[in-house]
Amino acid sequence: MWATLSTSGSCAQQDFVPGLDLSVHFTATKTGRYEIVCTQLCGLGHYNMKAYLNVMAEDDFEKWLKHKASEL
Ligand SMILES: [Cu+2]
Repeated sequence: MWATLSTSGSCAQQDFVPGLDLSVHFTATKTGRYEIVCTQLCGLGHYNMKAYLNVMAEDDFEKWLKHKASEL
């Protein structure tokens, strides 16, 4: 099964294969919450293949990171 994930609001797109670790690198220029969807009919679970990308200012990210670290 192959899946192609794409973020709304950017031109970042990457093919993925189950079991293979891949990274996507791009520079976000606007903060916000962006939906990540699969743009290729990849199988039975295709309808449920979405996630969200949160782009934060650096100081907000540091606060978020400290908060997450305190939860461990
Ligand atoms: Cu899919």
